Amino acid sequence: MEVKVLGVPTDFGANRRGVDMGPSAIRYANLVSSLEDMDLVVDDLGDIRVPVINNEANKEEAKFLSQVIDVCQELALIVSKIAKQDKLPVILGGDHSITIGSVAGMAQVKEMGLIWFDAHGDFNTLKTSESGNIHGMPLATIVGRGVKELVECGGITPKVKEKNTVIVGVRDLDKEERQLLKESEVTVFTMDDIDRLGIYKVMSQAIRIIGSQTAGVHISFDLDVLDPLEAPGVGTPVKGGLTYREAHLALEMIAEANIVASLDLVEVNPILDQGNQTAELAVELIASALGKRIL
Ligand code: DIR
Ligand code: MN
Ligand code: MN
Ligand code: MN
Repeated sequence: MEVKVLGVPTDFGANRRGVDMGPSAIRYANLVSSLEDMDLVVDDLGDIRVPVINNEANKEEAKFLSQVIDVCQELALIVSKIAKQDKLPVILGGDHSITIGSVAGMAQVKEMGLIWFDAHGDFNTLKTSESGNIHGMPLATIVGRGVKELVECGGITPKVKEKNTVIVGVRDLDKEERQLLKESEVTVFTMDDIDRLGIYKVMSQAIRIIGSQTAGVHISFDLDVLDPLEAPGVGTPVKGGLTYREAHLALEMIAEANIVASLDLVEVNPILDQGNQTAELAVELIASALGKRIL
């Protein structure tokens, strides 16, 4: 399997500066050599170009809407080219708004399923959002809800069907976002479900639900799904998250099921990190998702 690494150094979907440095931090944690040690062929394409912002966000619309759309269009174009060559894109964020572009690119090539690891639902629309930050909206956008220009970004609408979408690890939803998510066809495994069933059963069900009815699955991994004790370098930490071992097992099971078509890791914020701990964890988790085994 040949892996194409692509960095997307953005932070305009988030309310904290610093996630734009995520791709550097993850590369500094030896991403490429770690994957090469697993006998994968790795090609790092570098970062995509991102506009510099020095003005305040527009108050009436989703914050930095036009910049997010520009970056996601560009990202979708590159990701679709990688997918057409049958290579596996590994996309490094950046804030979670970039996943709109990642998934748009994949959806141009095949019918996709989506597993969304996150402390948050990212299921806000502009109407339900309390922050106006687009990183709280990408999942809703991908399944076709919210601001028209964003929903149509990258050409395919919806990019993934709700019934082919699973959230894992959620524990912080805004009031109206919760209602929207409950009424949707998205399958949601909360932290409470993980406590009751265990991560093994939850992931078995998640993989069964989407693995069989799609041509490939995009894994979108927001590092804040982990407990802040494991992953302190994120913009919006929420306590009570996945343990180190739960996160690894979840991704090992995904690798074993052989369903991964594309992968992104987002919301690493080196400014808030302890050392480079969160980026180092991101590298380990990417390795697990791509098939690294102990024995
Ligand atoms: C919040 C936070 N629900 C919002 N979302 C975050 O701004 O819409 N997503 N942090 O990762
Ligand atoms: Mn997120
Ligand atoms: Mn999150
Ligand atoms: Mn393990």
